[in-house]
Amino acid sequence: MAVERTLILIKPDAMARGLAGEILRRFEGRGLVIQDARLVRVDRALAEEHYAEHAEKPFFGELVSFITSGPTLALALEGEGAIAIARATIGATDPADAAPGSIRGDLALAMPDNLVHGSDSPESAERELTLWFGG
Ligand code: IDP
Ligand code: MG
Repeated sequence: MAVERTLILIKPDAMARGLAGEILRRFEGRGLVIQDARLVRVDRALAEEHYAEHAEKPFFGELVSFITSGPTLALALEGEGAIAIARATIGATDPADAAPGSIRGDLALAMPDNLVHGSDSPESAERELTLWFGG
C-alpha cells in the first residue's frame, strides 16, 4: 500500500460542538500525520466547487448552507493507505448507518450534520487537496 494524502474537513457542526480535538485524536491515533492545516470560513464558491459532484442532488442547497454556516478545519493527512483508512475511521455517510467506533457512529445523529469529510478516492484527494491547499 502506497503512502497517500487525503483531504479531511472537520465541518461546522463539529467545530460548533467543540469536537475538533476529539476528531483529530482519532485520526492521529490511527497513525495518520498532519501535513497541513487551515481554518477556513468557506464561501459559496468554494462550497459549490468542493461539492460539485452533488450539484444536481435535492439536498445540494442544504449542503452548501451547512458547510458555509461556520468555520471548517481543513487538514491534509498523510500515511499508508490514508484515503481508505480515513474513510473507515469516519464511518458511513448517514450517521444512522455508521458503525459504533467510527467518528460518525459515536458522535453524530442525522444528516447533513455528519461532522467530517474525507476524500473518497485518489482522484478526489488530488482534486480536493489542490482546491483547499493549492496542491
Ligand atoms: P460523504 O461525506 O460520506 O462522502 P457524500 O455522499 O459525498 O458523503 O455527501 C456529501 C455530504 O452531503 C454528506 O457528508 C452529508 O453532509 C451531505 N448529505 C449527503 N446525503 C444527504 C442527504 O440525503 N440529505 C442531507 N445531506 C446529505
Ligand atoms: Mg463524498
